[in-house]
Amino acid sequence: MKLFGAPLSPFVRKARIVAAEKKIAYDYDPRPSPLGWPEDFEKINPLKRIPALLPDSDNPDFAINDSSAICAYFEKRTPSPALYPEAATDYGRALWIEEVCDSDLAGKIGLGVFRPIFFNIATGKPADTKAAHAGFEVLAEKLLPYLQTQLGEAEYLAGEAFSIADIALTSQLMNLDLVGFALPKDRFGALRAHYERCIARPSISQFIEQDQLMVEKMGVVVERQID
Ligand SMILES: N[C@@H](CCC(=O)N[C@@H](CS)C(=O)NCC(=O)O)C(=O)O
Repeated sequence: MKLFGAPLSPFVRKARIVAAEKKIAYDYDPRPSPLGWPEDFEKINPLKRIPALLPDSDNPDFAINDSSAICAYFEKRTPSPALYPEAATDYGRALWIEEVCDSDLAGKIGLGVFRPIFFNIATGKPADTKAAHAGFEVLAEKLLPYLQTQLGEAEYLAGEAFSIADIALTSQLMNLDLVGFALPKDRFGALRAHYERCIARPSISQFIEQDQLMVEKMGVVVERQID
């Protein structure tokens, strides 16, 4: 099995966290990235997006090219520990939260906050912190309050146990963190506590360390914007 995609992509990270929870081994090719695509990558994913997974490394004709599809495939392949709730309502809710995080949240963090800082620095330009703060305020206006309401006083987003919903949210928030934006405790205390609970899991904390090392290695120095 071979997984493709740059480690700082929240979608790649989501698939890697699910694999780590389930102790699924895979070969990893971190090269494909929106900052540069290997020549032959389009043969694997005609949509030119990451992550991409070849369930059989020797068969490039069968690829699964979407994080949600990859995570659902992992769940069927290795059912334990279950990362999708059993009860229908919790299951539906987990898929919905995953979708909100993969679509609206990913777009608003990726384009609005992460790219103005990270892509700018990585491509030799100064960080656009003004744009990133404006992007953060867009998030803070409706989407983060919505997610916080969905969490309520619960420990996890969908049912009693840690699930794909928690992984989808955490993978995205890790990119906010990487560019210096923590969720402010006064406005998003419950969501921040949920984030801290999730990143304490070994399946996730290993990526926090690897991501930070990678950012340092790239020479990207990020100043804390919100703590
Ligand atoms: N729905 C897809 C989204 C994947 C996606 O958009 N990945 C980004 C990287 S974070 C990408 O490949 N973007 C291509 C580009 O910007 O050219 C999934 O869940 O895998």
